[in-house]
Amino acid sequence: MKRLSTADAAFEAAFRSLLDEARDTTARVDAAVAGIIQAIQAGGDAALLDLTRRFDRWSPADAAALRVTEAEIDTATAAIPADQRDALAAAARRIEAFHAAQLPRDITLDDGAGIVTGMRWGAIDAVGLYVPGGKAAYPSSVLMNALPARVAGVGRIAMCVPTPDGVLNPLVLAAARLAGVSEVWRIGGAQAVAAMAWGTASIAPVDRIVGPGNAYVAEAKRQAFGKVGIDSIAGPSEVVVLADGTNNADHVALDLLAQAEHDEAAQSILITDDAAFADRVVAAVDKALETLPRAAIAGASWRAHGAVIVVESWNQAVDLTNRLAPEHLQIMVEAPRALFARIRHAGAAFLGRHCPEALGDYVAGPNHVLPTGRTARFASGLSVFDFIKRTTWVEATEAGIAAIGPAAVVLAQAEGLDAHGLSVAARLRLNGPARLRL
Ligand code: HSO
Ligand code: ZN
Repeated sequence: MKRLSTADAAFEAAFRSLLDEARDTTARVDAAVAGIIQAIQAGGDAALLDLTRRFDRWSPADAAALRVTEAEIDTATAAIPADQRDALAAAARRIEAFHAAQLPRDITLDDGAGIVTGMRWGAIDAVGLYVPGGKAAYPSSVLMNALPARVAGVGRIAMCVPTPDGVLNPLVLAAARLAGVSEVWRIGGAQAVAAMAWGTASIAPVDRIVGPGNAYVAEAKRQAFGKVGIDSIAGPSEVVVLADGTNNADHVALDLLAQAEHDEAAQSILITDDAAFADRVVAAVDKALETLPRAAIAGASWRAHGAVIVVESWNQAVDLTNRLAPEHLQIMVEAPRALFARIRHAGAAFLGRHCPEALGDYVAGPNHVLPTGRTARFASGLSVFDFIKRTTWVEATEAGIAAIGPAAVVLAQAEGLDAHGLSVAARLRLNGPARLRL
């Protein structure tokens, strides 16, 4: 853990090295992934079966065995403890309501002189959702990825989840059903992404692929981009907590550890104007690490990437936060909205002393798929906008083309594109053809 103070002469250099710290150490796997994609393109289902047998330690009899049946989802869902089922349903309701509120309106603009222009939103036809199988198999992420797609009006949501040794996570299946996933496939890795992007005899191709995954999955998405759309490639997660000295140090310590327990490469940063409070939080983190089940991961993250920054003013805190552009930002001060109004770059903000990020991870409503690694400078979290696209339109009457057509003819001539100019001029009563020197 690094301890920084804006009062130190060396602060700027220390802060810059914090900003530049490389946390994403994923290996380069581009050649291996290109090979897997080629194998799926050439071999389809047979290649998919072969790769699954090789990497997932189970042996599907045929391609049909790759699909999780409705009966299997029934059985899995029935076996889930009632409190988990209820909590998942409550989360789904809130996430769905928040995303439904995002749906934008079409626009129509009538110039009153014969030209009407507009922009119409429409849903993507088919979306592929990748769900990791290992330590990051989060049912909450199934809801966060699939519900915005469903709310957007996506007709088909195909989900791929690896099942090492053939084992399925029942809560992931229940979340998929709740969120309206249309198909669940027990395949993972780059081969799952390739199958969804290019299709096989069994799996129809999709138009956009979303969801987190390991280095192979991330690279496969990168290579599939263009053939399909993709969401952003997620890096290790981070949180910045802005907290004044009146906060409960134990609460803040747990907020920092909630982020740290995700991943050794996660980053938790406390920014406070009270040095004594900073000491109390650091002590509380150490204490909590003595009993936290995931202390190995959380402790490694805290030691390697954690930071405590003591500032002399909240102006400095705002400035540093904007430079960090964190994925998650907690604002635990007396008037959090006033401070939040000055934050320009953060994936998601959590305001007040009673608003740990974990509320947003699960049940608040906004999405937990957020821009990491300072990409909040230019990117946003997942939303219904990731599953809809726009078509613009123009309608012209005879009076309308008469009004704006001549300018188009002039520009077409200037660009040397005679057919362009003629297509307009031919409809004008003016001496268009003559002007085009026909
Ligand atoms: N904080 C994670 C999401 C998550 N947390 C899932 C718990 N489960 C990335 O925003
Ligand atoms: Zn989390």
